[in-house]
Amino acid sequence: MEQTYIMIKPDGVQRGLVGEIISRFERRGFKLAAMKLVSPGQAHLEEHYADLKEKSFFPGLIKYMTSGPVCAMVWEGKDAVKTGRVMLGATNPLASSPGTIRGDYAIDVGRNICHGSDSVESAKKEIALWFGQESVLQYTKSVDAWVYE
Ligand code: DAT
Ligand code: MG
Repeated sequence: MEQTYIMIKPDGVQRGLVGEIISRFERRGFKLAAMKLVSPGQAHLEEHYADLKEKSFFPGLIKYMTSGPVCAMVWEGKDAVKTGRVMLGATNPLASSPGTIRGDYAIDVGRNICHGSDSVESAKKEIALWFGQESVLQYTKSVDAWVYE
């Protein structure tokens, strides 16, 4: 099954939205494969966002992302990467539909509360970066037969 890297950003943690965001993935039927609360350093975030390093907003993005703990997670399920992005909504929350995480809880692009991998390839890279050798668990959920046909 496909895995995606989902991260609740410092504003999402500070605003008490950890449970809300986890609930949405749980209720949808996805399986939590790994989770931790961490305060990543600047170099770690610069690697995570390496493809954006030429952007004018990059320094502000890194400052924001290092401003407090983040909740790093791996969620697993059918089409988890694409579906995770749909559940997040557009990068700019003002363009996100109501019913999406950003569309329900955020306004500014620089405070959009949650990250989700944009492709299967970047999900693999991000899971390796954030969880490395730590265990991303494999286990069976008894409800799976009620989630998948
Ligand atoms: P996403 O997080 O939807 O994958 P991205 O990878 O293009 O979007 O950008 C990463 C983060 O950088 C994004 O969540 C918020 C910030 N960002 C993107 N575009 C921005 C902009 N034009 N101004 C300020 N911050 C921006
Ligand atoms: Mg991105």
